[in-house]
Amino acid sequence: MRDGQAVQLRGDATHPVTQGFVCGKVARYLERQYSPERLLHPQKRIGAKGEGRFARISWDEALETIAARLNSIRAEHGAEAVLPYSYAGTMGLLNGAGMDRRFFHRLGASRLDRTICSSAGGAALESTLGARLGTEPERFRHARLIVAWGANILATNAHLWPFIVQARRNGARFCVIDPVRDRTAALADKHFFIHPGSDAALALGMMRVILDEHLEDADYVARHTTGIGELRKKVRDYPPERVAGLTGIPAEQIRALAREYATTRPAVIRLNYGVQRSERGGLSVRAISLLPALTGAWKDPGGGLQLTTSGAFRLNRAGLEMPELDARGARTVNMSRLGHALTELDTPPVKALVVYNSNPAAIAPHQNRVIEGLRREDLFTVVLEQFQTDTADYADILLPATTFLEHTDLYFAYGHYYLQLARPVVAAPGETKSNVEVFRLLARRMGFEDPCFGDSEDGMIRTLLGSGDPFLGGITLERLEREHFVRLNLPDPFLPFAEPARKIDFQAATLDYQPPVESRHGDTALRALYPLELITPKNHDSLNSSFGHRAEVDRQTATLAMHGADAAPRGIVSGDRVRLFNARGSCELTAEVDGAVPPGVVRAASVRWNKRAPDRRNTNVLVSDRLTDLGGGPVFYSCLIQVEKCAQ
Ligand SMILES: Nc1nc2c(c(=O)[nH]1)N[C@H]1C(S)=C(S)[C@@H](COP(=O)(O)OP(=O)(O)OC[C@H]3O[C@@H](n4cnc5c(=O)[nH]c(N)nc54)[C@H](O)[C@@H]3O)O[C@H]1N2
Ligand SMILES: Nc1nc2c(c(=O)[nH]1)N[C@H]1C(S)=C(S)[C@@H](COP(=O)(O)OP(=O)(O)OC[C@H]3O[C@@H](n4cnc5c(=O)[nH]c(N)nc54)[C@H](O)[C@@H]3O)O[C@H]1N2
Ligand SMILES: [Mo]
Repeated sequence: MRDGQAVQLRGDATHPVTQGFVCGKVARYLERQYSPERLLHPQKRIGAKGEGRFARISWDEALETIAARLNSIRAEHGAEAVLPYSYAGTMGLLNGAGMDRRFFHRLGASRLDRTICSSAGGAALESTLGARLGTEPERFRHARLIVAWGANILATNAHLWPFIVQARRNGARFCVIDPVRDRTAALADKHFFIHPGSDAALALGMMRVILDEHLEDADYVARHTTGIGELRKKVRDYPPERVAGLTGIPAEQIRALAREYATTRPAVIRLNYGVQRSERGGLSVRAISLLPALTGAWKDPGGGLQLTTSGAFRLNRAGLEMPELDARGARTVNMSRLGHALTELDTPPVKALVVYNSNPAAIAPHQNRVIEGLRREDLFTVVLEQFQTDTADYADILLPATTFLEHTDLYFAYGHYYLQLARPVVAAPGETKSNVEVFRLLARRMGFEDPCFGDSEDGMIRTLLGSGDPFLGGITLERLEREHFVRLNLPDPFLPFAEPARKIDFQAATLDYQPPVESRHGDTALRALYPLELITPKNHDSLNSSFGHRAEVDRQTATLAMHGADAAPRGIVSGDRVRLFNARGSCELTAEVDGAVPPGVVRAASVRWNKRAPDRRNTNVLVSDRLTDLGGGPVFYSCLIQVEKCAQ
């Protein structure tokens, strides 16, 4: 800090996971913090919806307008006509799921099913393992085999990388299973280009080889699993030769991978959420998460699997969110089908949308539908934002939000086991306010007198820590204040499934793989029109649509990687402007013909700010609002399209 300004942002060298470095996107956070584009005052819309013309108003006018509209909507249509929309702007519990939840429960607003990121994978883990737990990142250094399965570690989980480097120095092998060759895959000992959405078939094929060759851990299987008999029968349907056709990975390589996986100890799988963004995402995660149960890899420090660690943060969420304030139990709306909710939902229709920590105009599937909804003149939209996003352009009332450097919050994680407290280090600029404060003020305007709306941030943190769960034993606000980050009260090493609390059931009867409808082996009529599989994974230098205001990020997210075999017949060379389209819509990008993707697959990093594109749409215009097989998640990576060269 210098003269009240932050001048440098670094990682904490004493943190066992981050070890003093910050990822590329957060390394530039101060640019964002002090950007001239920060929203600093409440505003109301004066132009057409989406046009982005606003006039400054006072907080008093803003709150009064919102309270009056919410009250009249509630009176006319019922409180369920109000829909909150929030997700990943912050991982802070108070600003992400605190006063806001209390406010909407007390109002009786529709509840939001927050499925946009991880619900298929989460539901799959619950069904196989019974908990959202996994291998500690610090243990990866002990592994002898590391498999990155739909996990672009260098881009999305940079803090795991040093442990992998360490393991490899000690002789570990590193394999990647990914339809795209990005930075992580380029550094692998072996990269398997898998057909999108076919991971369950590969996992079942590997199980077949492991069982055929008696490479399973008979002791672990006998003591900690059920259903091995049915599994043996089921995997007969997945001989490597058949799996090769489904996945694009030659049968001999499937056999070799299965043998290496089953005979190397410790062996760990870094599964990330990439695999579960397909129509078969739930099944994929279920099948993959059974592999370490078959080989007993859970027993070894440095073995096992990590999709997430979030289940260890057994905080008193109910005390924070207070669902009991909504005694009637309002309906639930799936956030992955926002377009549907805004254009088709009835009894009651959505009349007010309150968006915070999210940019649905850019990040949600079936974008034309979403925008059709946001355009509705009779929809009252409130947006709490730091930047003038595409969603902000549709706001009736736009409220300026603080950043994580400006407000108190408690942070959980999904890639490690440390709970973290952050206090503001910078004064809130202009008239910005935290989400907690905005919902506190709104509650008062609405006349909600429940004492919970007077709770302080510290009081809410104490509530969260007071669940009584042994994982939180000894963790107090005072201790967090002193230490900033605290490892959950877990055994060391923490081997979550070495002795699982309940038996892992293979549930083989339901392990049936069908290719996604939108895939090369899916609907043939659709594929005749739209022959390319589009994948829109994360961008290195941004965080979903956050940082999308930066020109460099815009360039990175405006590129379509294609294989020469797909580019040549379309007359496309690197640098050409191309149009991507299917029945749902179209958008334009710049082609790059390189070695990143195999034939039949195209890739554009996400998520671009639509308004920076000439046609004001990004690739989510192409994505359907079908839901995953489990958990009601979006299917971002099951998307068939056609590509043509634009008139240059
Ligand atoms: N730099 C950066 N880091 C981020 C984010 C970001 O936007 N940018 N976002 C954060 C968030 S919200 C999340 S949820 C995590 C997500 O972290 P990840 O899950 O690692 O990210 P994704 O890019 O969604 O997917 C990872 C990989 O899965 C591959 N993939 C796609 N489809 C399939 C498939 O069918 N099978 C297989 N095997 N692989 C497939 C993609 O090509 C990609 O390389 O990252 C977090 N970290
Ligand atoms: N095509 C495609 N689409 C995707 C994905 C993909 O891989 N491909 N990934 C999906 C995934 S995994 C996720 S998690 C979602 C993420 O989608 P979102 O949850 O919408 O996340 P962001 O796009 O980062 O937008 C978050 C917004 O919150 C704002 N914000 C940050 N902190 C605060 C705060 O404290 N208060 C307020 N009021 N606002 C704040 C930021 O300025 C930013 O504009 O996107 C999904 N969409
Ligand atoms: Mo996410």
